[in-house]
Amino acid sequence: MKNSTILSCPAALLLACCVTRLSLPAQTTRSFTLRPAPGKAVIAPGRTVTNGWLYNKKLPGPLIRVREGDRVRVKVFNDLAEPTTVHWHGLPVDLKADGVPGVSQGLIGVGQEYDYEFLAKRPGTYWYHPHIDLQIDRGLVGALIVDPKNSKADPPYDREYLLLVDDWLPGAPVAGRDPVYTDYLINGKTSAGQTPMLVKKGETVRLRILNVSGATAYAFTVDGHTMRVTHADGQPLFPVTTKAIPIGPGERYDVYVTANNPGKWSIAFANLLDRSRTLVRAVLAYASATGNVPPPNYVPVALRTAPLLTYAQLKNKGTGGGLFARPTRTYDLSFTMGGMFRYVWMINGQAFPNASPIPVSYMDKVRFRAFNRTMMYHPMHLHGHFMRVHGSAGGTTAPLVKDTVLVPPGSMIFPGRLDVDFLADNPGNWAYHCHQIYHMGAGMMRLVEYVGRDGDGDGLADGKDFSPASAYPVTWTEGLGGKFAVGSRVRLVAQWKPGEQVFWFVGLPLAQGLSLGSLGVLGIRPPLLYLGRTGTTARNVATIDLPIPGDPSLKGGRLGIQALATQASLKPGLRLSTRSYLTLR
Ligand SMILES: [Cu+2]
Repeated sequence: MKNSTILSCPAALLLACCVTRLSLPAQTTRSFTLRPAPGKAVIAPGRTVTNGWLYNKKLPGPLIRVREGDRVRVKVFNDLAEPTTVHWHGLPVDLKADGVPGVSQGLIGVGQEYDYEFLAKRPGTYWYHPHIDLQIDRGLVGALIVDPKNSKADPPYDREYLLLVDDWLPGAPVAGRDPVYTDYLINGKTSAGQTPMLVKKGETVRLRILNVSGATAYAFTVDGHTMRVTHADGQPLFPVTTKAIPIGPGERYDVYVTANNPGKWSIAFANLLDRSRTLVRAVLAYASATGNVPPPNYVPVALRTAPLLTYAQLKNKGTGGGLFARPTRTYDLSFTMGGMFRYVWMINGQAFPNASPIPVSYMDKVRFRAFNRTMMYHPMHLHGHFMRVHGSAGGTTAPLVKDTVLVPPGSMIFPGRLDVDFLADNPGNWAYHCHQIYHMGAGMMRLVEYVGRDGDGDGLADGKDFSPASAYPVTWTEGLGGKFAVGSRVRLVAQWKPGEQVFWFVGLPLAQGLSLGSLGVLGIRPPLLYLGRTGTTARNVATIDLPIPGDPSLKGGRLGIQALATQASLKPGLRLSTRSYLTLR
């Protein structure tokens, strides 16, 4: 094995692709400012919390409300004591506005400002939050509503209330274990702090329910009433009626309630896994009603006993697209935990950032088949795309469309199952992760990475390109986790298919892969460092001693590492692996 041979960079590989942009008709631009900073919040009469990090001193942050087709500009001033970013949850924006550090942007440093700009393409109920560490669990959450251009697009209503449901920690969030919450909030207040939501008899009330919690999945009900569910994750449904709805972190439901039962009623939320106790409640109060509001600990019968709404009841009403008869890529994703004493949550045995990207090609018809081998619900969120849910009332033609799906719990032998399809129509690198943020922080995340259209050079962008079975599988078994100092040495252990020769390259990651025709797609900027060649070994395992360049400008970034291998079974016999990353400090 040869170490650290410097390879000259082929100039052609450095050319960036040109992208033609269509000019858009004149549109309204709406500007907002967000200023995340430490702050205090009154969560109930006489109860002030001082451990909050808030947008614009508000808990939750200010409502950002725009119209479909608007161009939205948000200036973010980071007044926190640590870096941050903002992600626009559910709204498919261009990659550069997606807010995932190290993937779509750098960090917004302490005292720095950053401009987000995106098009409000799809009407609906969305939200915004940081996409770094556990900052969501400090109170950095807010609603983002896109009203439809056609005001008659949604069923008519007389009044509207937003309910942002949150779980609250007494101190700072701690990574590596499940959090213990002391309070549950609706719109930043405990049950004791709720201002009744007023209605008049005969009115139709639209409630937009957003679960902005760090880790809690709830069931909720509007006591004394039936809910008509009109939107899931902002996307329109053929309305269905129900008494109780499950909602995981990141999910949203719009429900309409007909005010036909005067009184003061609890809009009650329980833990999805324990519906015997109300964690927090708002109050729906008829203007004519006298008497007391329901006590905070009151548990409506429907909360305890009503059948929960299921995805199987829901049918999309918009233009979400159907399920694919023949997906061009199918990925089986197995969710597991790291064992009794390790708080590690994995997808196919890998914990992010020590995890391979999931490659897709532009306009691929992608299927994700989730196998949940854990006893927890996992709200799986895909950035930049809408997922079409299998097994919904919409069948194959009008399936339920969501950006966050709650995958049910299971066991090793009987995994919880949920399949989704999505069209790869938004090029970039996109996070796919559990929205229980402690799971995400402990590895339950992958990048969905767009690669070239035709990986094997057979003239077709089809399922053979980069499918896990045919892509050159180089598995890093040791060494990619953690962060590495510039100028240090890293010991990597890799394993690959038998009988091959492998060449290793290290360099800066490219946002879009460069297609090298029959070789595949190179995901790194040609090579900062060529690592060398490894011949076939008995076990096809190599230990690689990699010197990280002592270049201070690399600090905080990532190095891509990728393999080029001979593979006798494939013509013309060479293939690039998908890339992995080293995180630098
Ligand atoms: Cu999870």
